[in-house]
Amino acid sequence: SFNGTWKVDRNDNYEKFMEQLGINMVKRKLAAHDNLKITIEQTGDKIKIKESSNFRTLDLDITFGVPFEYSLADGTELSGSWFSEGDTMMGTFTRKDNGKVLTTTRTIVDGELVQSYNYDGVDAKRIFKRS
Ligand code: MYR
Repeated sequence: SFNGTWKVDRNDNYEKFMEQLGINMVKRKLAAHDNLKITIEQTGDKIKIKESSNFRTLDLDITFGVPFEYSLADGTELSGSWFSEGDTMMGTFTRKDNGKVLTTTRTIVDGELVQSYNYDGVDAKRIFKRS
């Protein structure tokens, strides 16, 4: 299960991904070391997410398959949903400013939470450990 608190441990190609999103270098450097922590509490098709980082703290109440709004730390607005596919969470989000799609998945691999991202042809990952 995804339930519990996860602390980011390492990134893979995350700077390139942020660059593709149009995030400037100073913000990319800060965001690469944002100390992101995510607490996930899933009950049936409902998920409570607590996000905390150097930038902000945020609480979300989400239902699989139901669209919601989400802003990136730099203010970029997305709208989309999470879906449950077996042991994987699959998210599809659309940027409000340009209509481009950002997809993301969460899956557990060897006790780590691996979140993958794709935007405009660029893939990245952030890998979290239980804390
Ligand atoms: C959640 O489940 O944590 C909330 C919904 C996440 C939506 C998609 C996240 C995309 C994050 C991209 C990071 C951009 C780098 C600044």
